[in-house]
Amino acid sequence: MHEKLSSIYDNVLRRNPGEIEFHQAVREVLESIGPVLGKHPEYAESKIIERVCEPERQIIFRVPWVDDQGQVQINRGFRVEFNSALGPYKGGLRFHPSVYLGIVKFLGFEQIFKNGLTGLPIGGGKGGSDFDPKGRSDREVMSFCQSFMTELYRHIGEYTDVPAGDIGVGGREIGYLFGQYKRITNRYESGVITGKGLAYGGAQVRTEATGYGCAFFVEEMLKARGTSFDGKRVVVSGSGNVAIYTIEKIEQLGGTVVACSDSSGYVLDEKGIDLALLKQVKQDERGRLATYAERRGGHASFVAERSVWEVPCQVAMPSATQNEITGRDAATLVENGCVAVGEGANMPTTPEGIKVFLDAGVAFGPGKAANAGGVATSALEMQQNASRDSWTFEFSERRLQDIMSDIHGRCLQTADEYGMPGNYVAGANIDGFRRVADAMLALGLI
Ligand code: NDP
Ligand code: 2IT
Repeated sequence: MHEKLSSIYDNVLRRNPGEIEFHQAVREVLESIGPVLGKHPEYAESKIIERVCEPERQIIFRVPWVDDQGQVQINRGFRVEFNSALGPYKGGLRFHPSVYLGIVKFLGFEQIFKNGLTGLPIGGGKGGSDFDPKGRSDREVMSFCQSFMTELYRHIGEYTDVPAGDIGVGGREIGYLFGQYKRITNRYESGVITGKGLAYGGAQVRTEATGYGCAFFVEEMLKARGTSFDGKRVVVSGSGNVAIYTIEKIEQLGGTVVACSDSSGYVLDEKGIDLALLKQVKQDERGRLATYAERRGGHASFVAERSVWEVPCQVAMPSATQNEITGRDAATLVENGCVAVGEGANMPTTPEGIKVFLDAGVAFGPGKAANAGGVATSALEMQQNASRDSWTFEFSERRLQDIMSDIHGRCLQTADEYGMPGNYVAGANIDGFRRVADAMLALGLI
């Protein structure tokens, strides 16, 4: 790392003790932007890097609610409003027992550059709670969401901060959150949250956008190498929102997804995942993946407690969570003939894993670029809400495809400009950073 950046990084470590995921996310960006400082001394002079590593505002709050046994439960809520140089803070809410400040800050930090890369007017933020929705009744989830919003509502707004979903926060939770916002404020402000249902101000394609966008991004990477998804064997991790719509689009593009996973293990289905069955088990019944294998009869097997990356494939689409591909997993994937990786999840590959992929010449699409279709379509939802309009599915999907193609092109062009052809990590980090840095310079000392 560039000497000046290394001392900034040491300072980040000192100021944010114990937040290892945040440290990892900062390190990756700082390792990419060294060459930018040579061309743009004004960034260092104005301490843009130090400023971008410090959130504008961090909110931590108590979330009390009552479970079905009548017991009071207490969770912790977070919203980190990281950077508003490009637009209102924008980023999802994650409900998962592993959530603490370090996770929310890593996600919020990455969101700044991802959102910059989309070219749309959105700043970066993230929030969530250590609440675990698993095994909770609808009533418990509603009670939690209402309590969470009872504090959050005072911090958000169409022009201030616009949350959305992430792990554990889907259509059901967004509905309860928006309902409580509306009730408390007495205002039907559709643009205050995205990922809304189509029945009340949501946008076509937002549900599908992250997975579809990631598949489009990888299709672009493959096209740049003279190939496509057609006939490729693919492994997708996770079986939530991002994974399901990644599988759907890859199947439409002619690939065969032979495995997907959840936190208990993976399903191997050599004939290709039966998407209708997967949606029934995971979305309609909120069940476990093992049930998919049982219902699929002899076609599929469930492999408990093992990593899905041991399944040979040509394309890997990590779509579950952070640090799910280790250096060893990456080496296994490369040995088995993997030629492309698209990160649907945020920071799913460890630094060691990224190095293995880049050294092996794998087309590696980092999350900031490859999964930006979700937040980009959220920005389209905001646009439709602001103009009280709604677009068709076909039009919205075309917009998404164009945005992903633009992001892909910009990553490649920036990587070329900085003498690292084909390096999408450098391209995404540098382009995202430059956009935010230029806006921060223009806005003065913010
Ligand atoms: P969901 O809650 O819909 O699904 C999450 C999936 O990942 C589940 O299959 C879950 O398995 C698995 N998973 C979650 N945590 C872990 C863990 N610690 N270990 C193993 N498996 C885990 O979330 P999404 O699909 O929305 O999000 C998936 C990823 O995509 C996240 O990294 C998120 O930040 C990222 N992302 C999401 C966007 C969106 O629009 N939703 C946009 C951009 C990125 P189990 O059910 O067993 O927990
Ligand atoms: O990580 C992400 O980009 C998201 N969870 C989506 C954020 C959004 O505001 O749509």
